[in-house]
Amino acid sequence: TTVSVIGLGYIGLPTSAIFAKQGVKVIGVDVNQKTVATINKGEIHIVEPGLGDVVASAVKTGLLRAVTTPEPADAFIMAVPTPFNADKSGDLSYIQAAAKNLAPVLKRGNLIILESTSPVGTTEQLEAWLQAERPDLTFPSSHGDEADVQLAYCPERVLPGKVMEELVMNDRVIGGLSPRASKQAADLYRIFLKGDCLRTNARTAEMAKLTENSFRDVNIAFANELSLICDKLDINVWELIRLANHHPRVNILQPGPGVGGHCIAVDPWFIVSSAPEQARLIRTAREVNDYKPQWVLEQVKAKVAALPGPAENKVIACLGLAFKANIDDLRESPALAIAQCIASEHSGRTLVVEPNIKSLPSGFNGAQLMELNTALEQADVILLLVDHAPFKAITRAQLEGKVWVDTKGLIDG
Ligand code: SAJ
Repeated sequence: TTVSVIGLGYIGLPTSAIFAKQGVKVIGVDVNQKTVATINKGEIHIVEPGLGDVVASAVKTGLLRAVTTPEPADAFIMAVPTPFNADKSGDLSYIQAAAKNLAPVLKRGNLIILESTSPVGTTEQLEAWLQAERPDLTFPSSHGDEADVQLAYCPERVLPGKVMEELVMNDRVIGGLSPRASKQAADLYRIFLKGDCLRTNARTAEMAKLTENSFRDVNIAFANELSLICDKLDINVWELIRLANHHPRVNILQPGPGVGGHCIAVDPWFIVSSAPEQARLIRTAREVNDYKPQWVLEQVKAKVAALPGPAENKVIACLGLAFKANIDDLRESPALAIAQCIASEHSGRTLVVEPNIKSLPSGFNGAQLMELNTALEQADVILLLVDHAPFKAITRAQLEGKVWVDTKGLIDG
């Protein structure tokens, strides 16, 4: 069997490497020439623990090879980005472009699996694009199990930072456009999968992925809303959640500065744009979480204003930029957005502590990246944005004479 993985990013590259590790011949396809060159050198262009070694040995043994144009294979796995449009609907242009490039090399007996997080109906849309390019082949919507080419949707659900482990261990939902497509896809994943293959249809599988991330978003929104309510009513939200979670059927998540990353803050919108009238709670949860950074900024402004003396003499230290604890990923990070806003709006000095990066990204307007203890000494106002391990060790004694805003409950919790 030869597997071709289209899109060599955070999901496609680990998937390619894991197939190759099992002895499968893998052709990785990416439109980015630089990415392809890097991989063919046995190197990687993304940060993910454990990935580098597996890619290096897969390239060395010749089992993994990267190219910019699709070549014939037995099975194709598509893992290209699905960002959203200005109106929050899913942008399927990467899938459409990949389909157009793939169509010429398709042949009878091929299996195509879509892994990109996608609005409901995308796998059927992909099939329609392929059918238009290849009228000589038959597809499952019209020919079911007898079709020349089979298609399935199978979402990835791995947690960034634990991809190499979760890729093998997590159960997988497999939604074929025909029963045969589901079976073929399950047989393919079983080459490396230790978790179960759960078979369903494509629309249910598409919705399952969106549902999982919306579930988390709604639950985080509940915690974030509680943090606003508790602030107004003068209650410690961290203590409140701890107490409520003693109830055997209550399990509240943690408030924070907002929701970041490229999945949970995006995927719920695919549900909302497909069913705007019905998806009221899911939409509101998104709005609650998106509002949180602004609320944090208002808290900081109020703290600065309450201090004696002009604001330009006050030093604010922002602790953490990443979208969650103990990673270097700043994409869609509410902590990053908050710190950049402070750097541009605050008239005094802004200090930034982010132990996982070596220099500040653009948009920081003169703010200084520095080491934790120096920042704690120099700052008047301390803003805790991420629960990185070193920040958990901060003691109240180190904050003597300072004011702080604690979005993660590191001091107040
Ligand atoms: N967060 C909170 N409070 C919490 C938990 C998380 O504020 O109690 C925040 C985090 O700080 C972060 C954001 O939510 O900003 C998302 O972090 P996360 O750890 O919940 O999730 P991601 O984005 O790293 O990965 C998610 C996972 N989905 C679920 O847990 C349902 C992962 O399994 C998916 O594969 C991934 O999205 C994806 O690619 O869709």
